[in-house]
Amino acid sequence: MASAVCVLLGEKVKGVLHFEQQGDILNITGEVTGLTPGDHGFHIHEFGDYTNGCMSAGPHFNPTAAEHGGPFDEIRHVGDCGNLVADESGVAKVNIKDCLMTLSGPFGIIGRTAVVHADSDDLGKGGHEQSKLTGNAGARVACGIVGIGK
Ligand SMILES: [Cu+2]
Ligand SMILES: [Zn+2]
Repeated sequence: MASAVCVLLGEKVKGVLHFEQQGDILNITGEVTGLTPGDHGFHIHEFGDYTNGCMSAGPHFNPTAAEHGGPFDEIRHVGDCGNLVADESGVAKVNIKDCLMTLSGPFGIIGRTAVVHADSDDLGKGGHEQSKLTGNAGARVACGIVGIGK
């Protein structure tokens, strides 16, 4: 059983995520607090670089050179996880099962950065010039590098 952990830190937004590989499925669980109520884009970005804060994480992790999409779309970035949904008190319970990203190998996410955004990810369907690149999810309100878990 391989696992990873990520501590998300932003000005107001904080959280802890746990990643566990179970066969072909990567389970992502945890909790993020300090959000505005509603949807917030959530992705794995390419680099584990925090030298200039969350911006240094680069674009969405995209080893297949695909367009941006949603986690259940055939055409997507490997790092596309869709949206976290925050309740009225700004808390998002995370419970994602992804069948594309993994902890190791060519689609491995350890050493990369998990990013939570200010706005909703339109999953590539919003018709905005950013839709097919980032889902037009806006600013990076928290991020953290995915590290090897215990
Ligand atoms: Cu992102
Ligand atoms: Zn993407």
